[in-house]
Amino acid sequence: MASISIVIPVYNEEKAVKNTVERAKKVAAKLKQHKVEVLIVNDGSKDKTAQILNKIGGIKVINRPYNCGYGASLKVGLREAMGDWIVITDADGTYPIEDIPRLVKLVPEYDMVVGARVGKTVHIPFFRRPAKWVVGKLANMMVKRKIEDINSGLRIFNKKKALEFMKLYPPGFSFTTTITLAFFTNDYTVKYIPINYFKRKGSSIMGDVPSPKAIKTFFNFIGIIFRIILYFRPLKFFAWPGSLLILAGIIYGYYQTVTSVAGLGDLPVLLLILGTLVIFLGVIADSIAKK
Ligand SMILES: Nc1nc2c(ncn2[C@@H]2O[C@H](COP(=O)(O)OP(=O)(O)OP(=O)(O)O)[C@@H](O)[C@H]2O)c(=O)[nH]1
Ligand SMILES: [Mg+2]
Repeated sequence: MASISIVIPVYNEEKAVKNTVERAKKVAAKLKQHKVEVLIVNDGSKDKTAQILNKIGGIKVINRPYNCGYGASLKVGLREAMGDWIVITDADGTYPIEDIPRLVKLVPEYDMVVGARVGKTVHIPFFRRPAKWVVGKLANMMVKRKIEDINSGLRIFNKKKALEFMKLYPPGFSFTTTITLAFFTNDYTVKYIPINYFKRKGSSIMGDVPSPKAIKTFFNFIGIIFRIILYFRPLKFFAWPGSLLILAGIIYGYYQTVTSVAGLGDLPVLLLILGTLVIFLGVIADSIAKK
């Protein structure tokens, strides 16, 4: 028997929150062989979310006095959760909450089980797909594993392991990207299972057209990928550009000595020195990371 906390961050979800919480409670009741709590983090919602939550029994609600963000709320949830295993999902009716037992079944065999939004019904706004593709490809390249859905909001993970990376989690939507990469780069086991993903209830802050918030989130994701790799696999981060600079220096140097009367010239030497420095930077970062 495991203890599980279903943590749901909520911000202005008056249209969907009641339904979400009722469904989560049903799922919790179904997981009879486990000890399960439903923990809602209401992050300073300005609509009727708080009043709605107030009327629902059998759940734990943390009301934050003002809005701090999705990741910040999940961090609060992680600290307050009683469970050894944390399930997270959204409050907007997009994730198939009834699939949670499918995730639960695969722990403790895996350290994290994630619902990959690749099922038959997947509603991902059109403009987000290229961004998702770029982020996905970059992340796969960096961790050398196929990450089926880097920022899925439906997952279960081991709390103790997730707490190790507490300082890395950003306050906003990049929380899920960060925890995915942190688990992969630290060789914790991750399993993906296919799930559906539905159109949200209530209006979206991201919008169905590229909003400034959506664009900011995209660049945040890219930044996070580089940061996590720099943090956990620094040699990989520096070795590639360093080697390329050295290679360019050698090739260009050879070309110059063979073809130019002036001989080697400055640029190839500069490239060689720069490449060596970049690699050394990686070696130093690597030894710091291993401490
Ligand atoms: N605690 C907290 N939760 C938030 C915040 N912003 C969004 N959420 C919740 O986090 C979940 C995911 O947020 P969404 O707004 O649905 O983000 P998204 O799924 O990327 O985009 P859309 O569904 O298209 O709006 C939902 O349950 C939201 O209520 C926030 O600032 N704080
Ligand atoms: Mg959503």
